[in-house]
Amino acid sequence: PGSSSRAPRVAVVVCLLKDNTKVLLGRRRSSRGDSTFALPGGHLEFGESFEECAGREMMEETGLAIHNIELLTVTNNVFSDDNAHYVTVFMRATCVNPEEPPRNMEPDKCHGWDWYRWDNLPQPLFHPLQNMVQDGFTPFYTT
Ligand code: 8DG
Ligand code: MG
Ligand code: MG
Repeated sequence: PGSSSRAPRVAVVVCLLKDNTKVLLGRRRSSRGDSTFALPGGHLEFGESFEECAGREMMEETGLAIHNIELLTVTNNVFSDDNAHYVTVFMRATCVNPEEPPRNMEPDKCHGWDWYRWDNLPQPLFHPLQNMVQDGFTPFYTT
């Protein structure tokens, strides 16, 4: 269908912080942003809070339990290549158990998860994330 018959969708993605310097990223297996590095996250379900969605997607995709879930910012993302439009809600959180490694729970959608320093991010980043980095955004706690 044409763009005029479709509505924007809401996505919730999570900057999962480690040592207040690193975030969890996975290389996507998807028609949208294939092979790019992206945050864990997915579609907001009917009736969910942003925090609930963040916790659910994190568990579904990485097996990790998270807490300290907070709103960071929202961006508007039009994917002209595949006629998709997302309002993307960026959350941050920390691991309930910092020693627990991430698991690749959806290997059909992701090549695997790993921790990356924000000052040494892998390339290429998924466009919505790349745009934030270019804008100078950082997800970490400041004192
Ligand atoms: P679901 O069925 O689990 O709800 O969806 P998913 O398979 O996990 O969807 P997704 O593609 O991982 O996330 C939904 C959309 O969110 C994605 O197609 C575009 C948007 N999105 C961004 N930035 C990011 C990001 O950094 N990571 C992820 N995973 N999605 C992002 O705008
Ligand atoms: Mg998902
Ligand atoms: Mg996902």
